[in-house]
Amino acid sequence: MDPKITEILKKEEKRQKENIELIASENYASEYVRELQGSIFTNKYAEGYPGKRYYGGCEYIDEMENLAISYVCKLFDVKYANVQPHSGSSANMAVYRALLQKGDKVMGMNLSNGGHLTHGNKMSFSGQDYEIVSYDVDPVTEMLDYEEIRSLAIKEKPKMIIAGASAYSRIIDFEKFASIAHEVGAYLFVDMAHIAGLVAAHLHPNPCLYADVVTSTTHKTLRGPRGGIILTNNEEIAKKINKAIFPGIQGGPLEHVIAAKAQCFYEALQPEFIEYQKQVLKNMQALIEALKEEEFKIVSDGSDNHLILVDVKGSCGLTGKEAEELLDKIHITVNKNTIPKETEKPMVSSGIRIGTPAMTTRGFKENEFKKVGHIIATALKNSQDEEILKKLNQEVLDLTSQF
Ligand code: DSN
Repeated sequence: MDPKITEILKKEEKRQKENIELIASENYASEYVRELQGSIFTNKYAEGYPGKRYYGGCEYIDEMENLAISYVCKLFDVKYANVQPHSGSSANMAVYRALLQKGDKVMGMNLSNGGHLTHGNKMSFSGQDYEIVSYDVDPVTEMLDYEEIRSLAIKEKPKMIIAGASAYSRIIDFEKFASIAHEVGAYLFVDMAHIAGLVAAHLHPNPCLYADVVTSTTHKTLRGPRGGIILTNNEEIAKKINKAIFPGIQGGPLEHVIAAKAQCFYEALQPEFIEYQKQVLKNMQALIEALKEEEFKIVSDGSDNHLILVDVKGSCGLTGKEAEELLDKIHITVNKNTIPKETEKPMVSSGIRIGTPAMTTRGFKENEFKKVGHIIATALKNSQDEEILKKLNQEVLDLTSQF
């Protein structure tokens, strides 16, 4: 192996071991998932779908892709699945392409209130190719206001409503979203990327019961390889989705990633996965308790899932960017994040987003997450005190060396 590549790999391995990883969308995939992702399935071209490929030699590729499909359908109690999307964004693009014409009106959650780029932001294809109406969270409760969303839908009559978020810490009522969408004759499209692991463990309502189409990534709370999936119970939509993915926007599927997805779904079907997700939620509550003891402000005053947004500007005067950089120095990894009623630019922002999935995989329980909450608060309150920061850095390294 190229020594330069080896050196970079070793450095990243060290970083992943030493740091407290709190990015809400990250996780540590199992050795089996990683081995499959690097396996011989990478050598094979397989344009098309099982039983209908453009290349010979696909008999085992078909077997693997069919297995992935059957596992994911069982996991989310759904009839049809496409496991080929290279990413969550590709999965979302395929949904737009399958159900809409360019210029159609779409309603999605504002990025600065917790939505995703592909839910209609001007910088993404979604905001450029479609007419977008955005909904926000309620300015007081900082939670979704379904009556407000319904009024907007009735006024705007979108062809598709998107539910789902990258930075929203509360249960999303998909049944309500479906009744709003269907009242105005719109498709309901749910992007459950962040919460898919919780849904699989029955700790969050399952959008597949209500939505016309559901997408997810497989690498966040689901703890699999980096990639996407699309699910539906509607045969006509399933056919359109398949065409939109291939040949619409993708060529050869990443069959090595699909093999790793099959393993990820298999792992998520085991009872231990439910225990893991329960611990993710308990750990989040322990972290919140510690941050509240330190008088930190948490958006919507809490969380029902695996993440929180902390208003660092309102709590200790630092911007999200400053907080992220400071915590990086003591081996804690978070990301800056906009918060409701944001006054800073996205690259600066007033908040940080914190998630418990990755460190729960490492084995952290409530006691460790309480310590993490106090370490974060102490660091942010003493951002200029090198002595305190040095001591906190050592505490972090001592903690991660045990897991
Ligand atoms: N980048 C992902 C996240 O961090 O939530 C969303 O795609």
